[in-house]
Amino acid sequence: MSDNTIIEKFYKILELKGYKGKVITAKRIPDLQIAVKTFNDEKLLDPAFYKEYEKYFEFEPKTDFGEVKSLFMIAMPQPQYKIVFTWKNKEVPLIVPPTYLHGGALIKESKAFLSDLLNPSGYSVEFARLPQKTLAVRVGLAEYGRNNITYIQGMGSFHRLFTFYSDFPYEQDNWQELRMMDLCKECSACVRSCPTGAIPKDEFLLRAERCLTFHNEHSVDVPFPDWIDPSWHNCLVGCLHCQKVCPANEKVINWIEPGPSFSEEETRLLLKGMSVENLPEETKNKVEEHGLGYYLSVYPRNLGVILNRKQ
Ligand code: B12
Ligand code: SF4
Ligand code: SF4
Repeated sequence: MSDNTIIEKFYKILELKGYKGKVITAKRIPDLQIAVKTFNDEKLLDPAFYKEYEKYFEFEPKTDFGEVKSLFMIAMPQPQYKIVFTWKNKEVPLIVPPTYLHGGALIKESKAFLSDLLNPSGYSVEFARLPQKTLAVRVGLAEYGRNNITYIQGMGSFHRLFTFYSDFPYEQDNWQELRMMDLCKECSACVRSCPTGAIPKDEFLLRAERCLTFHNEHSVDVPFPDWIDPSWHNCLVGCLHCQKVCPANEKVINWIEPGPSFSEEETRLLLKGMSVENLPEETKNKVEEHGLGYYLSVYPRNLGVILNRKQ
């Protein structure tokens, strides 16, 4: 298959799946590194936050296939999930925002169709750890919202971004200015809805260390700081305040898929922080089927604070 046919087929597959994406030259990876590093050098990122996340990125990846020549980026629509817990004989529904569940399965699915496309011509892919939002905006796939989240036509902010390194040769470069949605120029709904003041009024860069998500993704041994009011919590993990009020999400905001329901006994076990292997078979199956295992460690604290609030 010629290289052009591979590209055409890539876009065709994305269209059939309802995804969007871009092929990008790997020569832009250093620009991504500079983007994150510059903010740190200029002391615009909280040091504790930067220390935790800088290790996440791989700007000089060691891959099995050798030199990285291109990047395959994929954006897929993602729903919210509703999970029902039972507490004091009452059902307590809680939302898990888009992009938290089924990540592993979706990476596998994307890697499989990219491998089917590329392997016969001798090319490979590997999952990339790059700053996805910056990349998506730089290649014109997405625009930033004032809330620092990316938006894609037809998907709003309810999408998941994945990138794969590849040895597929690709030179084209359609690098664009960082762009915020036009809609944001006359709007500040997200700034007003954010309970923690994480979205600045006069600058763009999120105060990540103020974001509820930063705090509720930590495991149970890290307590919430005192300045976080329990009434601010609105999801099992993450936070939806700034996406809920956004007019660019009007068409997706009610997209909620059903998740599992847990009995009072099961809720109690999850609150205790029991690991997946130690859960009763039925509960374990529910947790695994719905991809909840990855965030099991945050339930005792996050769920605890919400359920105690409801007492
Ligand atoms: C670290 C991280 C966090 C941190 C810090 C967030 C942040 N803003 O960096 C915390 C824990 C707080 C977090 C929270 C959330 N995250 Co997060 N997070 C990441 C992670 C791992 C890295 C992000 C990153 O690169 N940060 C570094 C900063 C410097 O990058 P940046 O935010 O893009 O900053 C650029 C802009 O500020 C721009 N810029 C600077 N000045 C200006 C001025 C203008 C005018 C413009 C237009 C741009 C601009 O330059 C910067 C550098 O390029 C990615 C996964 C990944 N591999 O990318 C997921 C990711 C970004 N997160 C994601 C999600 C879903 C969330 C949450 C919505 C989760 C939730 N609550 O439900 C919240 C959103 C909070 C928010 N309002 O931004 C998704 C984003 C999907 C989307 N539609 O945007 C990602 C891609 C994960 C995924 N695979 O789906 N996250
Ligand atoms: S709420 Fe308004 S300002 Fe915030 S991201 Fe959405 S459109 Fe932009
Ligand atoms: S996710 Fe929540 S805490 Fe973080 S910026 Fe948005 S509204 Fe604020």
